[in-house]
Amino acid sequence: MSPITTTRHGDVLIITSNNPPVNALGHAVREGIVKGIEEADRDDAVKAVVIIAEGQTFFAGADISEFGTPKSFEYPALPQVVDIIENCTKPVVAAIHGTAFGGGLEVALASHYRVAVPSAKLGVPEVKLGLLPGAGGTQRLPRVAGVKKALEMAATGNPIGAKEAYECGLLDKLIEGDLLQHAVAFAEDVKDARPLPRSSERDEKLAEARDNPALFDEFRAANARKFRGFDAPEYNIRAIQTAAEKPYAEGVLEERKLFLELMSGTQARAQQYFFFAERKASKIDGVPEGTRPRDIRKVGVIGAGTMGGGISMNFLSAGIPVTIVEMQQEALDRGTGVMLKNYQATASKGKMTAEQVGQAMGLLTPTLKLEDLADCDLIIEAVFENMEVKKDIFGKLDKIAKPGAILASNTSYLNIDEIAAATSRPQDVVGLHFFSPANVMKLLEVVRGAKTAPDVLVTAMQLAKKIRKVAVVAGVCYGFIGNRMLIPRQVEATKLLLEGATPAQIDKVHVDFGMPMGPFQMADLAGVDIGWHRDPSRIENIRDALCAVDRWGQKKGAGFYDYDEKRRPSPSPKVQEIIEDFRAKAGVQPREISDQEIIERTLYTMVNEGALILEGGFAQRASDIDVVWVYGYGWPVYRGGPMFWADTEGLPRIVEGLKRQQGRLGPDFKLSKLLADKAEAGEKISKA
Ligand code: 3H9
Repeated sequence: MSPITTTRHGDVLIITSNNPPVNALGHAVREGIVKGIEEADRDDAVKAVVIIAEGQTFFAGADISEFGTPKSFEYPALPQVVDIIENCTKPVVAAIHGTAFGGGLEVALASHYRVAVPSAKLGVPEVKLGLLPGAGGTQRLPRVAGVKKALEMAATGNPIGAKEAYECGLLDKLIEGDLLQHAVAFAEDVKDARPLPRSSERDEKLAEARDNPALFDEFRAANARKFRGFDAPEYNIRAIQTAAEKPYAEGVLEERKLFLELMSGTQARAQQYFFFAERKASKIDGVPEGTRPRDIRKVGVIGAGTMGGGISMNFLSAGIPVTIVEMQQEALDRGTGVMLKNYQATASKGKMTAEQVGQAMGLLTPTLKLEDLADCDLIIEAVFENMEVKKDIFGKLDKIAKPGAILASNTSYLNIDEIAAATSRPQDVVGLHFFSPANVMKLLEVVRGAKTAPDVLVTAMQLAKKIRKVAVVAGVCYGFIGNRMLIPRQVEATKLLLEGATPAQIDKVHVDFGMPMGPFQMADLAGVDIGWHRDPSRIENIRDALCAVDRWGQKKGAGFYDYDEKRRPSPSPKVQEIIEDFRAKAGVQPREISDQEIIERTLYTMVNEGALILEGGFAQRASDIDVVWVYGYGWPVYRGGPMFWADTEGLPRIVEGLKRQQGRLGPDFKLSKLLADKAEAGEKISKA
């Protein structure tokens, strides 16, 4: 049965799409729309057309799962569909609710009129899939909404709300009340309007670019940092620039060419892979169908430090009350003070109102008594990393928490099963590993203990969505997924310093690769002193030596780099001296280190660790590892994540590189059998 039906309301033909979940414009939908338009053209009794969708949203875009298959090119392809709509001899009204995204907005742009409910969102997020709006969107959007608005929307991919869309001319009317009824009335009103307003023929809004051609370069310069490494933003800009410089017919040809170039590239493949990876991450293996989540109405957080405070903010912002516990009044006051300051900073950027700050902080109950957590449905422990301390807290919680409460630890490395064993209810214990700053970073590792109950996992995944995190399930192993893979990278980066590389050289390789920062820049930001034994006389490695002379990173104005008062780094002669000192003591002769060797020793080793994690069953699927690295550590999404990248690099090349470095990697290095087998078999690891 076709997902498209047509019905009549007087002389208005209503084309309705019903293609759950998001009315993606797959082949059957496109075919149905075209048939509907043909019906309107054919039938003299039809005076106007309304295109509308059922379910949660208007068309959310082309069907991404069709990309790379012949279906996406099969007649009618989306660029043909939009032309057929615009060429309809009767006025076509797009009636929008939910999201008109990508191809969905292109359908709306090709319609002669657009109306929407106030809650609708309109956008062209193709850039996030490594693409551009390739069904006339780059040519029609600037003509309808203006060049600057089109640039902003297309190159960032961020949607705008209906009100803003109305203000910039993208919508003709905002509809309060029943969308279909009002859209039909609107269609009745415009049924005799001629000539029909065709977006492709408009050009009054292109004047802003014709009068000021420099605006494109200004836009590029203003966003250079954000777009670094990505191909698609520049392609979007070029396509919109073409709209301003050339007639529509030439513009769409150029758009097509640019679209196909992007589509055949690795970045688009990586970003589309990642789109599905992110959605797959929330699916948990081995959980019985229909498992219901537990009700979480109140959360307890133990520890008001940086982590505890950040974690609490997530729930407060989502309207969930939090009781936060500290041992000393002073620490409690400091912690809640920092939370308030963070909220106020957000408000000063216009991202929150003062009232919302008040509402969020009003949901917080600070206390010094663990007993006050008795009525919490979820309690998250966020104290420092020490097994004995954590066991003690969980033992106490076991006596305080109400039956059925979920007991979570924010540990980044420690064994959840051991922590769970300190309670009489290990089935209620789970790891919730937030990433710092916890109120900002999108990743949440949900650590599944041997006895964690399925409904606890389901609750954690659902809650993550509520607080706008992307959750990934990890098994119990040292460092779980993310930090476990960080270890070989850090170890090798530090060894490379001894062997002759500089912090700046290693960091540059990582930044050029697309990471937001390299290992030493990251250490300086996080604090070189994290996990340091605090004994300045005990110097066993370069980090100990830095800590001993107060080089704890950015917070002290010195770490692996020197920092000026504006926190700009420069290479440090002192650090070079320390490195050389160690070299001399270790009897290491420095040598020239190539960038390729840095890649092999710090990135190939991460891939290998990821494969070992998969082999051990500590991640459910390779794509989950990629989600961890993109959202937890800023791995460039245009490289898909470490496992996807490994496939693009070629597994045989990775294995060969690791074998070449084996001597330097040391006796503890273990090549993953899974990785070696996949390389041998010519298979892809990102599909594992
Ligand atoms: C495009 O339009 C190209 C054209 O310009 C040119 C062509 C020539 N296709 O996100 P959710 C699935 S490119 C196929 O969890 P939400 C999704 O995988 C497209 N499937 O829901 C998931 O499946 P499952 C431009 C899609 O409520 C389910 O729907 N458009 C598509 O949190 C629910 O998704 C975009 O990039 C799709 N287009 O958010 C929009 N979209 O249940 C992409 C979703 O099996 N989509 N699915 O895991 C979104 O941004 C969000 O899905 C949306 C809903 C906001 C719509």
